[in-house]
Parts: sequence; C-alpha cells; structure tokens
Amino acid sequence: MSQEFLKMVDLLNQENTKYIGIFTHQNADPDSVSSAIGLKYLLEKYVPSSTIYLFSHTMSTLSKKLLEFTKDRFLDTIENIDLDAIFLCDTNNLEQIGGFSLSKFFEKKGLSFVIDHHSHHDFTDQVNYSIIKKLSSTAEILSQIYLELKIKPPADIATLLLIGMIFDSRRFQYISSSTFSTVELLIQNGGNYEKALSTLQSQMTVSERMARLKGTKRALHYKDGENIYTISYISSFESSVARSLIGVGTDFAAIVALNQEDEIRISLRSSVQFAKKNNVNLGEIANNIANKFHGSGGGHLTAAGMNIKTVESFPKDKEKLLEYILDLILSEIKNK
Ligand SMILES: [Mn+2]
Repeated sequence: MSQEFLKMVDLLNQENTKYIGIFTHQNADPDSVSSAIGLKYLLEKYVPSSTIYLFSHTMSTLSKKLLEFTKDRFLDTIENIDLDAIFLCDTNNLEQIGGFSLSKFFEKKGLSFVIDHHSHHDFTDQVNYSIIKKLSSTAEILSQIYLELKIKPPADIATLLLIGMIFDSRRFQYISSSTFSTVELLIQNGGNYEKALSTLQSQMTVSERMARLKGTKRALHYKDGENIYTISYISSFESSVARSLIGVGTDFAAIVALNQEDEIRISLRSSVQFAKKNNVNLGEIANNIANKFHGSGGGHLTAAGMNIKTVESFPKDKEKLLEYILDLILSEIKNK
C-alpha cells in the first residue's frame, strides 16, 4: 500500500501541488474522520509545500467527539479554495461526498485519488491512483501505510486511528488478518485504547432512541423460508434503527428515511449469516438499486446505504411504499 501512496506523493510533488482537499463521505463516521486526519498528517510530511484542507458535508454526532483529539477542522464548503488535487477518503465516488461543487477542479483537470475499503465503484477507474483494500476500515489502511513507511504517528493520531478501526470493525467483529497487529502497533505508538473505547461509548440522544422505538413499532416483517426481512421508516437515524433491528432478531433490515420531498435515504443491514447463506453483498445491492433511480449507493457485505430520487411511481401511502421498496430489494437479492 505504501508503494501506491508514494506514487501519489511523487505525482503531487512533480506537479507542484499547492492546495489539496481530502473529502469524506457525507454524514462522516469515525472511520472517515480519523482516516482523513491520519492522511492529512502523512501528506503534510510528504508534500510539505502544499496546504491541505479537510472537507465533510455533514458529520455524525459521534464523529464530532473525535475533533477533541485534534486542532484540525473540516470545512463544509469549498467557497474560494482553488484545489489542485483531491483525495476521497473512506468513500469511492463523488455522489457520496455530498454537495461540493468540484466542476472548476475537474475543468482544470486536477489530480484525484481514492483511499477506501468499500466495494468497487466505477469512479475509482477514473482517478490517477487509488488504494482500495478490503480491510476492516480505512483507518486500518492508513495505519498500515504508516507502518510500511516506518512513520511514527503522533499519539493523538494513533488514538484516532484506533477509534476508526474499533468503530468500523464493529468492535472487532469484522477483522482482516492484519487487524490485531495493526492495533498493537498503534498502541505501541501511544494510541490510547481506553480513551478510544470511551470516546465511542456514548449514550444515544433522546432523538436517536425515539427513532429506534418508532422504527421498531412501524416495522413490517416478511418471512421467506428461514429468512426474516424487516422494513420500516423514520425521519432520521436510519442506520441506527437498522442496526438495532438486527439486534432484535431479524436477518435483514431496510430502514427508509422520509424527510425530503425529492429524495429518500435507505439504510440496509443484515447478519453475517444472512449475507453468506444468500451470497449477497449489501453494498452491491444498494449500488444496483441506486443506479436504477438516479441515486448513489454503496457499502459493505452487511451494511450499506443509498440515496435515491423519488419518482412518480412510488406509492404515496407509507405502508405501500415500504412494500414496494421491499419488493425491489427482494428481486435484487434473488436475481443477482
Ligand atoms: Mn469505513
């Protein structure tokens, strides 16, 4: 991975890059925030003549707690910054970064790079270089680049990367063969594991808990052989609601967020058993459905999300809409 990173750095230096933007996905989670900050530190070392900006369209409440570890701040607008190069970090396509206007950047054919651990997206083929590794987290990718380059991350960055890894691996439920040795390295470099855990242990807000309760109450269930599918709607916290329903006992949960006129967001979660037994990758399912509705989607084996444009054919009645969306998902799962 460090080889690819050094190629990126060489190109940036050759082109005398002045302004670099690192973008996370919208509603940035702890993995994207920590890996973006970890990447910024590395770029400052390797492309010293550049100024590096962090961008995030929106950030989860939990992710905002990570900012206590750093002076770095994320911007939610490009405004007058004339970027020469962009990195997508923990995402692999422009739709997922949210509403940043990059037309000027693409007109002048700036350099673009992707560092990510999600399923493949066509945008990755269009960038100058990419590092795509199916590791537990983008934080793990960044940590391994530090390791390979023999760069010691500052203690706070090591703690941030630990947080990203713990969060995205769901507290080490999903690991790669190198996850634990990477954790060991971060701890040896001053990463504080207890601090990382306590940062992630936060009481959910009242709104999030209400969303979970409402989402559970409105849920429709469909049993197909050994599989139980659950679908529901709320106005926000869709991924939290989906996660909680897997905890309650369903195999597959789709939660529809209905808070905009022209767009709906859908969060998908399943148990690992479900994904393996049915040979499905929720990231691919989300991407396929989103493509049919001029939206964007992606994710992993058991966790994915999509934003799709509302179309005339969607039923107005909420319960009918849920049935309609569940049918879309079921046919996607069965016809893959
Ligand atoms: Mn991630």
